[in-house]
Amino acid sequence: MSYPKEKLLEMYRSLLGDRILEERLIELYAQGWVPGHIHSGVGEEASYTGVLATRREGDCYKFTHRNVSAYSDVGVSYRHIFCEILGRMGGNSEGKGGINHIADKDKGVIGMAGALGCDIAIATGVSYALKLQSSGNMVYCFLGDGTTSRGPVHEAMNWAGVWKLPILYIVNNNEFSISTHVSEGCSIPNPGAGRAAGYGMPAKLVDATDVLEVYDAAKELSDYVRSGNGPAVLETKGYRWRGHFEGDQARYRDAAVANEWHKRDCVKNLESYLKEKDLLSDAEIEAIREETKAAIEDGIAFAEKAEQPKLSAIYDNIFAEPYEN
Ligand SMILES: Cc1ncc(C[n+]2csc(CCOP(=O)(O)OP(=O)(O)O)c2C)c(N)n1
Ligand SMILES: [Mg+2]
Repeated sequence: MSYPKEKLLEMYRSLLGDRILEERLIELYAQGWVPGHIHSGVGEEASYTGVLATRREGDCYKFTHRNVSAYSDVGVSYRHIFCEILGRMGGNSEGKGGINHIADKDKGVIGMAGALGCDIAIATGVSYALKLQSSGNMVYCFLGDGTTSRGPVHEAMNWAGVWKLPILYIVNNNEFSISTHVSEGCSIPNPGAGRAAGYGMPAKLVDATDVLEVYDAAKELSDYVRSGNGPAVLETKGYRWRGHFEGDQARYRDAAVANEWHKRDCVKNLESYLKEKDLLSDAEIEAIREETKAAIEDGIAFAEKAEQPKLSAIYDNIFAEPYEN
């Protein structure tokens, strides 16, 4: 496929921005700034950047505990992201939700559930609403390889198939569900693409380290979904670079295999492609890097200065007010 230069540079900016954000999060966590856990998505950025490059105004997104940097790809500001992550006022739940619960309705980000898989039903419900509104928009619903084996995922995908809903399920297969290898949790090698036929959905399986391969497949499938044909599945096959959460030394896996995967770096892959084609110079890479770092540091500095939630607000916004006629 041939790509307009602007599209390639847009993808590069997102990819590099997400990498810098993922790396900075690891540092912040090590310094004790982040309450709770972080599940680093470093190394897996192409599996959502390539997909999100096909999005349109008005689309909706369900992300996961792993692809946190994707929020910035769909326009959630770094200030918002860091206020929520660092537990400050200024985040969507005023710091009470934390890293796993970033949401932004205006940007189409519908949030995620801590109980994995339950939110696939919610995202599928959102796609039903989009269909009823005849909006021409769709939902991008991300989930991990392990999550695909949960009951609610099966039920939601079944109904999405029956009702031909406008939703693309993106299964980020990074080979592990905490310490369980994908081969121990699923009887077929590809838990996303391999199961799609059972729901009447077309599917593609792509190399998650090649952002252009991810983009091509996502483009074809999202065009299919947008045209009213119903849902589809994209499985991105990559590898989790770090432990399940920071602090997990991942002794259950072969370090040599992990090292091999680390060499397949999605950011470097796109950089080499763009340099070969004379579309990007070292000086331009440096300029994009500095600009992105400054925006991220602004978000962190803003959050560090923001107030913490007051103890008296601890029960606020937990229950909806009773509906009155
Ligand atoms: C219903 C439920 N069971 C277990 C957990 C604990 N848990 C959190 S992340 C995770 C692993 C998920 O694996 P996968 O879907 O492959 O995503 P990955 O972490 O690899 O990105 C588990 C089991 C949970 N949050 N919810
Ligand atoms: Mg996984």
